[in-house]
Amino acid sequence: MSISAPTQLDIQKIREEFPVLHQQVNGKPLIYFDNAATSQKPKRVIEKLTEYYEGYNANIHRGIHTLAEKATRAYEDTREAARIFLGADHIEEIVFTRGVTECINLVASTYGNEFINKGDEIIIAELEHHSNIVPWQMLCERKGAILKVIPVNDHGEIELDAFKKLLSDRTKIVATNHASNSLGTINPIQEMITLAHEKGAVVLIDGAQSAAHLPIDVKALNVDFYCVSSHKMYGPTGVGVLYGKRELLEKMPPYMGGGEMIKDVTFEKTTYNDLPYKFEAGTPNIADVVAFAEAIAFVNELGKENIHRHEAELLAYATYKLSKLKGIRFIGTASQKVSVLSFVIEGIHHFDIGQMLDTRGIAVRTGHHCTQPLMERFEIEGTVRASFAVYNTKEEIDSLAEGLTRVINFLKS
Ligand code: 7TS
Repeated sequence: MSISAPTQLDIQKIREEFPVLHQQVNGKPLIYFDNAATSQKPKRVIEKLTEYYEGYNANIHRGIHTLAEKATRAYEDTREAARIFLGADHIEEIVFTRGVTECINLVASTYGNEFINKGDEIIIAELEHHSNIVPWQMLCERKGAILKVIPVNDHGEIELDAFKKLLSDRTKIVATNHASNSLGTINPIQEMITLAHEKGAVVLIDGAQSAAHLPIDVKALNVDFYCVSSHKMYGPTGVGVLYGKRELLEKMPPYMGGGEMIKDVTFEKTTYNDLPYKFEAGTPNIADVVAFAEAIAFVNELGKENIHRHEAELLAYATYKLSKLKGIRFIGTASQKVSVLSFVIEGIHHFDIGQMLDTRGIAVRTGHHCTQPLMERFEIEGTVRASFAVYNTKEEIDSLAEGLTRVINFLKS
């Protein structure tokens, strides 16, 4: 996957590529631990945006002038980079969206409207982000279908036996995330895909939290739909990729109607464009798609294995350091995790912790992380979540541990 990946990452050198990291927040050096919400962007991504707007901004596909051709080529180059990144066979299988939320809504609206009927069942898991719950609920409401939910155990791991019991000939779609944004759990998606296929169901995987951290090979997985957000993998906001098997995308009706997604329009009848353009109505987010290629190259050049190894070290270190804090309870203790550490501290509200850490320049996320049913499962309102990226360091984790000690002492005194 990565051609020139080094075996040992130089984290200080990597940090230099991220301008936003080099600032003071509330008089302290910024420590950015909110990477599961969105990662920071390296200079090469930011520069690509400027280069595009200063050099060849033009609308794509329709123009024959030089700028339009250059912009079109750059946009389509990103599609090819995304295809390789995901391990897809065909360029037609790569659809640009605004993010994972739009990917899931697209599938729920088009595949769902076409193929889901009354009494059909859709299975998701208890640890889904709201964007992998609500579109399916909406579909079930429209169609009279039934939403079933796989429980998680006390570690926050999907109960595979319960999943097997939920599967039946009525199961038409299984949708879950590759990794949980609230807990970090890496789900056994390969097994789940195989089991779902045995029942004839299609599988959608929400890859929002995996794309920057875990290897992805849609062909080896034999997954039907896989969704990625650029902004969680060092790329710009407003870009997502929906991978879909060509034979499925071909059978699906379009999502939005408008320019670009058509072949021919008369008032009597419209014929639709070929894949993937059938799903890309209107002027897309050209600049951000163009710059997304730089984010893909950034991840490829570092190497996913190297990124994962560094982040796993950070996670182990943070888990160890924070386990010493009085009253701390980790939420999400799965054996396989991406670099997300969620916790509550007895007697202290998570918002207060987040606010006080911010005064020390430390950015963490607090709340339900758009996973309210999961919070209910653990009988909590929310957590404090520290999520790590490749540019984070053990020294920053020391500062987090020290900050938390002070917060606990202050708020409990
Ligand atoms: N699925 C998962 C697992 C996510 O973590 C997120 C965003 C989404 C879907 C939606 O992605 P989007 O790019 O369309 O917004 N998660 C978070 C988070 O944990 N904090 O802020 C956003």
